[in-house]
Amino acid sequence: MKTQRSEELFAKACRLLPGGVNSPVRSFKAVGGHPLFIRSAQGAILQDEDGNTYIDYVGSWGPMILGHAHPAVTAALQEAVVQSVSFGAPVEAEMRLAEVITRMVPGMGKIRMVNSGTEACMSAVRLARAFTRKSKILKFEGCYHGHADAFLVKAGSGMSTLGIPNAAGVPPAAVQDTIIVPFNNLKAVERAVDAYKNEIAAIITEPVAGNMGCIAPAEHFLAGLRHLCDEAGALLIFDEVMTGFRLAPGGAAERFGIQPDLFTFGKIIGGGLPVGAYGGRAEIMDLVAPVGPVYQAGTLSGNPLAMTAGFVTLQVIRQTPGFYEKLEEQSHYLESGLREALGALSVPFQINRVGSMLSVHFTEKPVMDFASAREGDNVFFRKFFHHMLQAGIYLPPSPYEAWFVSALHEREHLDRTIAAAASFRL
Ligand code: KE4
Repeated sequence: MKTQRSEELFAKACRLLPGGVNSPVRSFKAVGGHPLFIRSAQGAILQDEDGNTYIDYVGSWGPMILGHAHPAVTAALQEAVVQSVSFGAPVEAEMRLAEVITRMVPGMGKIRMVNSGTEACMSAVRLARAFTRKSKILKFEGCYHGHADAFLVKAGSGMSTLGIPNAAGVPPAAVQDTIIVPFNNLKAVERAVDAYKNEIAAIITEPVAGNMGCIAPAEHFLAGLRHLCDEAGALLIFDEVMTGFRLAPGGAAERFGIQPDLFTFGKIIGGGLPVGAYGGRAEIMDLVAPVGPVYQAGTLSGNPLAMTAGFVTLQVIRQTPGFYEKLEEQSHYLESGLREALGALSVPFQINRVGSMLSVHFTEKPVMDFASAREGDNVFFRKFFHHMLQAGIYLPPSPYEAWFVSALHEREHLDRTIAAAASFRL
């Protein structure tokens, strides 16, 4: 596979951008080699700058659930862009997107648009701290809520500990109020709630983890969090930046039947343009400026293009009969085919899947949390990744990311993916 143009562009990019990228995971640092520069995409297919084509399982890390360049989204953007792209004033498109989100997601009284999932999660935590008048937050090891200081923590010693910084530039003071416990470990949460009884403002979680590969909540885990939050007078925040509108119209909250107090969103609600949002009960959201004392703002929040792309994306989802059933069917087909293909390799592997997000882990043990995800054979994953890439299958370049199936991944794409996995040799 010729990748000369990508290599030239990457060399130039490395002189201008740290690591040649604007987001670390794109750098291929976790898998070796150099990233491919993408020229265009259509449906489930990417084309790189050297003309190679790939079946895309990154989907811009989640937003492209309709497939790339969906005609309805493209047409709506073309119509919007000629009317100027930003005013810094209210536009109807913001209200249209807010309306459709509050209609699709249970318990969404009000919502505030921002420009990234990071901003959404950062703001939701600030709001929870204001609403409860408490400072501590509890997050799970391996869950990612963007790069705000309070989230860049890793577990210290012991099972329920106050976080210690896991990125340079994050002062201990920024994480002293962040409790970090293992995902899917309700006992650890109970211990933390007991230890910090009335100090916890919120428990924030990815209801289905997607940043340590895909990890489903253990049975009763989410219900347990709901109960513990009620007991502790803390808010339950579902970070549905990845799962929102992917796992069901009402996201993981609908799929698992658990009602959080606050949601965060991103990705799909922008249809591929920069977006984030946080929302929940009106009594909580009305603490947000300019109504209440919780300050949060953004020059391009609610910008007409992202609102338009997000609105049309959600409308296509809502108006496509059997949209989620087809995603489930295709994703199940892919999982089954991969199980058969990798089974023939006689190497230990796990495939975790919830709806149209899945991950492959080369390890004996079930992957239920960050510690078990880290036991995966990453050298093997690296070889598998490059084998698949050479076969025209574009997987997330990290063992700790989820693959995404879109509405335009058809049987021919899935069969090519399965065949490529079956042809993998050590
Ligand atoms: P952004 O700030 O990247 O828009 O969203 C942060 C975020 C928050 N919550 C969850 C559950 C997320 O998955 C993310 C971002 N996801 C990563 C990939 N897993 C984005 C890819 C990247 O960092 O380049």
